[in-house]
Amino acid sequence: MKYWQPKYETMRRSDIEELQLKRLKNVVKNVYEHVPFYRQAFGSIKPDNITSITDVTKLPTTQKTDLRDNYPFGLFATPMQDVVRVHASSGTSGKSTVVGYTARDIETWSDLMARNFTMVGLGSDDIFQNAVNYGLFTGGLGIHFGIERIGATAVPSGTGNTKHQLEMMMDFGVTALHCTPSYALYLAETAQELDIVDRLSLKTGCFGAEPWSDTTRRELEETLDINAYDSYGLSEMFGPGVAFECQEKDGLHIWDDHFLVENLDQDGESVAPGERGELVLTSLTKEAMPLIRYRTGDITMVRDDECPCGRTHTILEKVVGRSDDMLIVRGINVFPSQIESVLMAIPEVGDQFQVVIDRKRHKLDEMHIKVELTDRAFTGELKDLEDLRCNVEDKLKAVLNLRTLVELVERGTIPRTAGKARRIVDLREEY
Ligand code: DLL
Repeated sequence: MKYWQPKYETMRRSDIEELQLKRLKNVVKNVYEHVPFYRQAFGSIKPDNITSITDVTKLPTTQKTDLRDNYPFGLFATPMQDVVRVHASSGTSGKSTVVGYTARDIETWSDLMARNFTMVGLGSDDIFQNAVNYGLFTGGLGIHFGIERIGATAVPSGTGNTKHQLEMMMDFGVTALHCTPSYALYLAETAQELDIVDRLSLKTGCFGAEPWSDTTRRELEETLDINAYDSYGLSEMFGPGVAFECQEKDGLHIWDDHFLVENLDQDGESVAPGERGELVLTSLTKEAMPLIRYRTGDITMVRDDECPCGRTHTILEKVVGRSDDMLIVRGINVFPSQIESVLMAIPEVGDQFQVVIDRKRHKLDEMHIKVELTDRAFTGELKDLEDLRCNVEDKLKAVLNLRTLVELVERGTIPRTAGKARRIVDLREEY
């Protein structure tokens, strides 16, 4: 039985743009009429002023603080009777941000997830384990509904108890896995330790919710013998499902029929294709909480080349990090994902690291990086590994343009997490 058929993925660009304009007009009218925050923010601009998709730039941008200021439901465009679910993201400071969904939003979101999963070859024959937190985090139920939409068998394992997760994978013949890439590395490491990799039937991994490099992809693909795909999304735009890699694994397709994409520099000006900027999205189909020109904080590049897969939607480069995760150390910009890709390419070091930045000595920023060794490297005393340590420092210097202090530690020293990894400890405010 066929459960779900992809559509709209190979639309002509002109048809996509026509659809985008129709939907943009609807969404602008909807928020203008139903969300006092937007009516006020639009100032003198009226919905009728939107006559082309580039007119979106006439509208003001919105950001996370607008959600916090209107906590919890102030940006909802539908009455609560029509809201069938809420999710929330915790955030590191202040109130969490709450998002809402109508029944139709849940349908749209599930269809988006199904589009992504079928794109990477998944279907009703798959047994699909979702090893993320089922709760307010959108990665639980969002992915789950997509799994059911394609008729695959969902294994809603949630997080925790890594050995039990692997046992389920073996016993149930799990063929597809969704979790964060950092947790996938931990699962892979544990599977190797238990010597059970050969007993897994995994073929496909969908990983997201945090940045990860192509080197991590190779590591996961080799260790688990799978194809690994990047999944990008954010609660404010449904959750997971906003953009996903196809089988070419060269950039993510962001679904233009649901999201109007802009990539802006710090001054709010559009950057050219192929240049790094902040991704700004307008939701075109959300009912309960549409967002206009939402500044995601995510740094990426938008490409205008054609994908050999034939899909016509915009291609995004992997998100390298959030503008607020970017570290400025001695005036140099550093993304944790740059550190990750250097480390993952050195065979003797493992996949876990932690960066501590402080200002203790000389009042200058210092970046200490704790790096775990693989068993392969750890055959003697740690002090015998001085050459390796210097080599890691040199490789980091070449990419970051910054001297770091590397400390090699035994495997298992750095705490693992089933959710988003906490790689950075910034102690500078304390001095
Ligand atoms: O992380 C939604 C999600 C769940 C995406 C499961 C993929 C898989 P939030 O908790 O609201 O939602 O966090 C959204 O996480 O703005 C990015 O900074 C980051 N992020 C999400 N996916 C990726 C990715 C979910 N593939 C925030 N690469 C976003 C890099 C990502 N960063």
